[in-house]
Amino acid sequence: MGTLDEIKAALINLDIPQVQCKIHQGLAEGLSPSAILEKSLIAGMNTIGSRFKEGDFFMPEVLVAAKAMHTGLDILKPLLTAVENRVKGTVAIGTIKGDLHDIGKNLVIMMLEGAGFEVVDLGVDVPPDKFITAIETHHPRVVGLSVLLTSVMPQLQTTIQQLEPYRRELYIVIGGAPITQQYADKIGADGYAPDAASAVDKVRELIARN
Ligand code: B1M
Repeated sequence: MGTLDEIKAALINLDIPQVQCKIHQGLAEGLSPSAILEKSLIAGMNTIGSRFKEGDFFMPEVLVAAKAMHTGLDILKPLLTAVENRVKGTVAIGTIKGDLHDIGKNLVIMMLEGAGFEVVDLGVDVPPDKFITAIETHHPRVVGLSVLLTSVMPQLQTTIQQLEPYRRELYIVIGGAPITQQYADKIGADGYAPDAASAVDKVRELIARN
C-alpha cells in the first residue's frame, strides 16, 4: 500500500495520530499537499459518508473522522496557501442556515486564500442577515454559499432573495455536494462550483467580468 492509501486508511480507521504521522511521512517522501488532500483525505471522507449511509458507521464515528480531516487540513493548510499573497478581492463565505457541515467550505476557503483572495469566514448555520452584515462591513466582490443537506437547499433561494438589493455590487457562488449547475441556474446564482479548485476558477472568472 502506498502512503496516499495509508493516509486514507488511517482516516477510515479513525486513527488521528496515524493520519498525522502518515501525512508527515508522505510530505517527506515528496507527495504534493494537493494529492494528499484529494486522494487521501477527501477520498477517505467519501468512504466514511458511504459507510454512514449504509449504517456501518454512526454519528460518533463521523465526528471523529471530521476531526481527523481537520487535523490533516491543519498540516496541509500552510503548504496549500503559501502560493500567492497579493490580495485579489474579498470573498465572504458561509454554510447556510440549518446546515452545520463545514469541511468543504473550509477547503474552499483554503484554496481561495492560496490563490490570493481575502476571505471572510462566516462559519456555519449562517442566516441571511449575517451575510448582509458581512456585505455592509467588508464589501466582498463575491459571496459564497455552501450547503450539504438537501433538506436545507430551499434556504439557498431564501438567502439569495434577501441579498437581491446588493447584487449589483457582488456575485453569488454556490456549492456543496447536492448542488448542480442546473439548480444554481434555477435559483438565480451567478455561479456554481463542484469542488474547491473550481470554486477558485469561478470566483476569478466572475471578478474578471468587470
Ligand atoms: Co453529515 N450528512 N449530517 N455530518 N455528513 C452528509 C452530508 C450525508 C450525505 C451523509 C449520508 O447520509 N450519506 C447526509 C446528508 C443527506 C442529505 O441531505 N441528502 C448527512 C446527514 C443526514 C447529516 C445529519 C442530518 C445526521 C443526523 O444528525 N442524523 C447531521 C446534520 C447536522 C446539520 O448540519 N444540521 C449531520 C452531521 C454531520 C457531522 C457533524 C457529524 C459531520 C460534519 C462535521 C463538519 O463538517 N465539521 C458530518 C459529515 C462529516 C458528513 C459527511 C460524512 C462528509 C461531509 C464532508 O465533509 N465531505 C457527509 C457524507 C458525504 O459527503 N460523503 C455527510 C468532504 C468535503 C470535502 O466535501 O463538503 O462536499 P463537501 O465539499 C466539497 C464540494 O461539495 C465543494 O467543494 C468541497 C471540496 O471539494 N463545495 C463547494 C462545498 N461547499 C462549496 C461552496 C462553493 C463551492 C464548492 O462555493 C461557495
